[in-house]
Amino acid sequence: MAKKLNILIFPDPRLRKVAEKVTKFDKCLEKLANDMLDTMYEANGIGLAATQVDKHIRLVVMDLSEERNEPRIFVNPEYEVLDGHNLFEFEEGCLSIPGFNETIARPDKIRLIWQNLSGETLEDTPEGILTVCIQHEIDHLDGKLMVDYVSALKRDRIRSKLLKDFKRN
Ligand code: GNR
Ligand code: NI
Repeated sequence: MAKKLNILIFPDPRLRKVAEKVTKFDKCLEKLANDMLDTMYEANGIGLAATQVDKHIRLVVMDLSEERNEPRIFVNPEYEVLDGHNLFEFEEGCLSIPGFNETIARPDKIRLIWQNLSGETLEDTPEGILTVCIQHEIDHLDGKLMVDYVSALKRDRIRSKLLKDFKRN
């Protein structure tokens, strides 16, 4: 049975940790990926990085389908920007920053390399939302958040608001 995990909320300092590369492709990794998928579906997210559930390894899960029946797992995902001048603007949300959306411009042409749960290496030049989402998730693995793309003033406002909400609960 999959277990629902607790999602860390900004400005929790654990969201700033840099995740370690996965080297052991075992049952334990598979279990965490399944628990993360459950957690993501329950929270109505389209992606989730291990960092967000306080596991500091390079593991990302995703489901971009309408029907919520196309789970994807990316182990040790990395990307290379193919055209740094071609940016794509998209309004992003983050399960770790509830209630805030921000339009962010990111490279639109990337080559993505990752491993599956068996440790096999895969490669793709993604299209559309996958391009945006995987960059958002790899940012999490590097301790980076959406709020790092906005002004310090706005970031401080978001921080205060979420801290206040947190104290009320
Ligand atoms: O659920 C999510 N939606 C989303 C929308 C636009 C761009 C990125 C995302 S990822 C986010 C889930 C999340 O916080 N993943 O880290
Ligand atoms: Ni996020």
